Amino acid sequence: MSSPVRHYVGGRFDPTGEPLPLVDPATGRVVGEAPQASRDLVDRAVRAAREALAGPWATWTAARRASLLHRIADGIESRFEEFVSAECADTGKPRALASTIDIPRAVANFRSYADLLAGRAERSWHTATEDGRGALNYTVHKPLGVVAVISPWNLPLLLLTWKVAPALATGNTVVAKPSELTPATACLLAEVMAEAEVPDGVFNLVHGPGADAAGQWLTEHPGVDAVAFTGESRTGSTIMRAAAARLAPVSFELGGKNAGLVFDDADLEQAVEGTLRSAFTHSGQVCLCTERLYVQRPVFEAFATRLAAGAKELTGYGPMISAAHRDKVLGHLERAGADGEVLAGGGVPRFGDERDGGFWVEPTVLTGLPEDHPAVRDEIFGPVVHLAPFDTEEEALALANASPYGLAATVWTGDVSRAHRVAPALDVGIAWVNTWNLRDLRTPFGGVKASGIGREGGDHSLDFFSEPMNVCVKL
Ligand code: NAD
Ligand code: 6OD
Repeated sequence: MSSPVRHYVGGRFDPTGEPLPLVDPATGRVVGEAPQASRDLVDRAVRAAREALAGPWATWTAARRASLLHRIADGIESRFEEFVSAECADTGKPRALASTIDIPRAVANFRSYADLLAGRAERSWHTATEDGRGALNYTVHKPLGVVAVISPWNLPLLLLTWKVAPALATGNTVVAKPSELTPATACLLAEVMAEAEVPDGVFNLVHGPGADAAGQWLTEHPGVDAVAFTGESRTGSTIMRAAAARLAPVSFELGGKNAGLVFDDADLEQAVEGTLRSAFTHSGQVCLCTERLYVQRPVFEAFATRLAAGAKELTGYGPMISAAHRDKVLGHLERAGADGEVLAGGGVPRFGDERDGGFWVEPTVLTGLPEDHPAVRDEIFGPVVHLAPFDTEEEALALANASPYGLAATVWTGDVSRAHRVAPALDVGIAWVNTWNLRDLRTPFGGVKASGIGREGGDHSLDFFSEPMNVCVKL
């Protein structure tokens, strides 16, 4: 790790707090430690953010904030390799992923919100009045205030900056808390913020776990005006209760149990390739990954054979984030192996080197389980996909939609009319047709049902992080 993990409060780095060991998921070895914020430190971070809100930051124009976001993006780019190494060390993810997805997307997050600010239009209305003089109504967008940003371990910098960038773009101040498992790139980001001359207190960073620790203290803090959270649905419920006590707005990106539908008119090779990506990218530890795949009966056998062969050939994948998460995934596999059929994987790969101490799980393809089986119903968040056949379009939709989650879905079909019939009928926030995880940062991103509240991306994030106010002037 390039520099020690520290908090960043009011423009100062702070190394204090009970140390929490950092474990390399690839080997299981302790490779560092991170300080856990005390309740007092969390309080100081919130107070620093509130003071900054009332300082010169309040007078910054949108153009000035946009240019600051570009400087932050420049700062990440100038230390690109350091960011990549830190992300890989914390998550165990392959360098090929961190250097092409995580860190470039963090840069893009800052740049895209800077660009969006420039094109953001204010609306105004002339309102007729009986005396003929009329009134002018216009909208002023104010920041929400002090925003808590709480993020998970799977895409640490990408998901943190996905919220921090629009929060700063709209003039808020931020107290961020990354996952206790992956704090390193957030700390590098704080260094970049300092180098980019982000005013003291505008961006603050505290480390530590969630329950009975920094995360909880932050979400319960009366000085926090809004909470932007990505993580498990259950954690979302807990945070919503804390925010509800003072009616603070929340933006939630939560768990999923994403379905894929493969119709018999699909390009099978494309569907297999796409599913290998959608099921096994980052070893399934992406909220958008496909865990349930429904394949139309005439092509089921051919598809299953090719997908299983592809899964067996995968190399260069990464480990699970922790021993606890690996055990959870293996628990699902043990039960699924007993109740259904394992077409590929199902166990732990052996390397004959130090990686045998790490938290690895083979890319796994299952079939033959009932729809109410835990491996088909619950989010696994690992390299596991279950295949089941269907006969009709209606049945496919019913299967896909019978989930408490509703984040994303993929549809593989060669019939353009079917694509436009099926995709909008899915109970999800994002449906991809003949592709997966193709992102345009201006589009709405988020889930329905237990997968989230609100939308991120483009104007949706700028809207969440600002309070529109109407001013009516009698002429
Ligand atoms: P998690 O909910 O355990 O933790 C996420 C963050 O919340 C961490 O920073 C954690 O310390 C904090 N936290 C935990 N308990 C808290 C509490 N009581 N109060 C305040 N903060 C608390 O999730 P995770 O294991 O880090 O991430 C995996 C989960 O995230 C999966 O369910 C995955 O689907 C979901 N996820 C969703 C999206 C999305 O965009 N929808 C993206 C990535 C991950
Ligand atoms: O691409 C994104 O914007 C995004 N929020 C991805 C989330 C992935 C979840 O693990």
